[in-house]
Amino acid sequence: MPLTRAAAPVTLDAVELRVLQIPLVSPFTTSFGTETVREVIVVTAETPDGRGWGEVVTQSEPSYSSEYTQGAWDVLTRFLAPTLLRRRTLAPEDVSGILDGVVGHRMAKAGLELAVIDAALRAEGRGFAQYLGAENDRVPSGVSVGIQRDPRALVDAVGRYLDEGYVRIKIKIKPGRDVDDTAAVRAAFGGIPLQVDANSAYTLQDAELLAELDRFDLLLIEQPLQEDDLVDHATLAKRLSTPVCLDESIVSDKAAADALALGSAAILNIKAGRVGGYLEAVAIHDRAVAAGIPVWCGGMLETGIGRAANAALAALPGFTLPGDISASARFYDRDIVTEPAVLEDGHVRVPTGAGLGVEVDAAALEAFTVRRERITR
Ligand code: OSB
Ligand code: MG
Repeated sequence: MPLTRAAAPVTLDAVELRVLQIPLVSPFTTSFGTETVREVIVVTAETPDGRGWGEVVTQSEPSYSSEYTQGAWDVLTRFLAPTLLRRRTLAPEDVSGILDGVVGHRMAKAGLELAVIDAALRAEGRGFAQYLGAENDRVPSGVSVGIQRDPRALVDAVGRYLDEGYVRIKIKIKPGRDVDDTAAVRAAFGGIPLQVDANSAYTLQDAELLAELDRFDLLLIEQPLQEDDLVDHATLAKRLSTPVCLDESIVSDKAAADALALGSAAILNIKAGRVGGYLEAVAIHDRAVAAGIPVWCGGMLETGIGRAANAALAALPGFTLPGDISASARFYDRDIVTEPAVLEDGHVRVPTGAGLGVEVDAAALEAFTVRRERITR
């Protein structure tokens, strides 16, 4: 499914980078640790025709991924933004090729690419969802629930999200907080659409324990093993009836091809940041559709910028499972866009305005900014 139509080139005058620290409404705990503040980089692409916005979804520590915010800041300011600015005029589809000389740093590249895409599409008056080839005007909303104090607290948290209307629950698990937590949620809420995310916390030695989850009829188990464990995931997948879904391991379209060839995953979580951008994400979507593999859109606690972009991506036809695209209020009291994503009948609306279809709230942006740098040609 090629893009509906390539975007017209833009002239890049400057790139502004900001580190934001936004308080979370409640701590978010995974097998890696607990976050209370979302530290994120917001990118502005400045062109003669206006600005475009992007978001670099790194976290403050390199635990989910080798990327982290200060590292991304360094590579963006010293290498990626200057390389892009030297081109002066560029089409959004050229960005990844221009940045190819820098190995890795996919989240940093993705944020920069998104800002350029947004600038180009706003100038044309075209929406991002339409540009990507989206077919739906709203997407079903799943919620990712962090590890709680105990299974009873988890049941309380899940109950609140179900009351709000979320159509699918994902719970985080780690060794010692897996079978009992899952059993408690199943016992409390019956056959709700339920899945678990291990964030790489297990090894193949744990196969027998993970097979105990088979009795809960889960939609999937997400990333049980390490990022580079493609062969071990294939081995594990043969031992489980629960479908294995990969998140951390799918760092590119090439990694997706390898995982599918090896039988490492029956389902893919697609996150644009992790794979180097929304265009690479569409390539993975297309590959999965061709292979008959269901995909869903993951999340990285995005601000209203990345959340709008994720809703557009998830509106592509191959996204047949609900994504981690919750309402902004699941994470934030105050977002940095004027109309944060809300839950309507268990769904989030796909913005239709030009570019990402959201407007940045300048006062909120300013209030959360802790560092800023403008890089010019
Ligand atoms: O593994 O999907 C993950 C958040 C940060 C890093 C990794 C993950 C997550 C989530 C939250 O599960 C998804 C969201 O709602 O944004
Ligand atoms: Mg995950």
